Amino acid sequence: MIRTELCKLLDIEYPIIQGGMAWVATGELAAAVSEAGGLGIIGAGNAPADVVREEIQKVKEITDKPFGVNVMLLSPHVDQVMEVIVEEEVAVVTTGAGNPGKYIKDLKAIGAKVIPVVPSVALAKRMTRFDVDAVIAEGNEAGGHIGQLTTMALIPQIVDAVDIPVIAAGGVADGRGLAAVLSLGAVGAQIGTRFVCATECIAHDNYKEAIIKAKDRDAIVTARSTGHPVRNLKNKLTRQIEKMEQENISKEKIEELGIGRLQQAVIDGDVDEGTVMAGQVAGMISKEESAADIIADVVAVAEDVLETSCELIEE
Ligand code: TUI
Repeated sequence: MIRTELCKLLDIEYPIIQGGMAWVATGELAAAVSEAGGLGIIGAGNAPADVVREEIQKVKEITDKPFGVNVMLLSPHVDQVMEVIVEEEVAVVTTGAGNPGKYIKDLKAIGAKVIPVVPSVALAKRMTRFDVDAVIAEGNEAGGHIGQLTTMALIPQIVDAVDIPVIAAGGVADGRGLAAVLSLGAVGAQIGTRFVCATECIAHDNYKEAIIKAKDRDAIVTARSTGHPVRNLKNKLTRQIEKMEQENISKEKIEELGIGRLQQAVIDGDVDEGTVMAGQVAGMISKEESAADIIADVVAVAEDVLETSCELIEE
């Protein structure tokens, strides 16, 4: 049985948490992942607080197991979303795109575990000045808004720099990846892109198919010139953004072009002109399957790799 410190910390069976992806990670997906023994997470993204509350209540109707909410700290609704999380006594809160410092006292008062996502050693260290329970160290292989370092380089450096548990994100989609990040000193992995292709995920079939069809080099980084690079699948929109960047069009114009594009892809299924956020692992995802099957496969392969990877050849 693959159990780590993370299982104890979050009261889950397997050291796997599901990425809190905006629009994609609804109550249905979070409940399925938690019910299967991982930690399901609702992605609050830019959603208003009442929508987040509905998703939380959906999960509670399906499962009694712990689950989390990911709060995107740049959301205009962040204060109200945090209030809902406190009222609903959510067990785990992960945060992205900023510093959750000012919310930590209230979250701790309800016993929530607080786990910020960080892309660098400096930010990981800054988070430890607050009462956070762990950090998710996210490498540049991940989908969506990303930092600079790869998971391979980032995890051991953050593990060495902080004395709280480190969860790895970015580039993990199967048991080999989970075994690899455990070897780097992480206590578990966050998996995003593979769960987009879970049966229980509400993403449009076109979005899932785009990931399933993607090859190794299709998840590219655009909008570097804006200072907020995004990893997404190549399409008509990414070509338009690249052209604008070559022509030195202002970052405001480029950012304006991106507004509403994630919803356009995830909900409307427009994978040509919408933003299809996905990690580099898109190239290794070959089918839609249930969240329980994904977790069972990740766990079985990781156990096998960890048992057999040290069998050295006798010469
Ligand atoms: O948050 C992410 N990735 C995301 S959020 C997102 S939501 C969205 N985006 C565009 C359109 C619609 C919805 C999509 N992808 N990853 C976690 C992450 N956090 N990466 C980097 C950071 C981060 C950055 C700065 C964490 C902390 C931080 O601190 C800054 C400070 O000043 O403390």
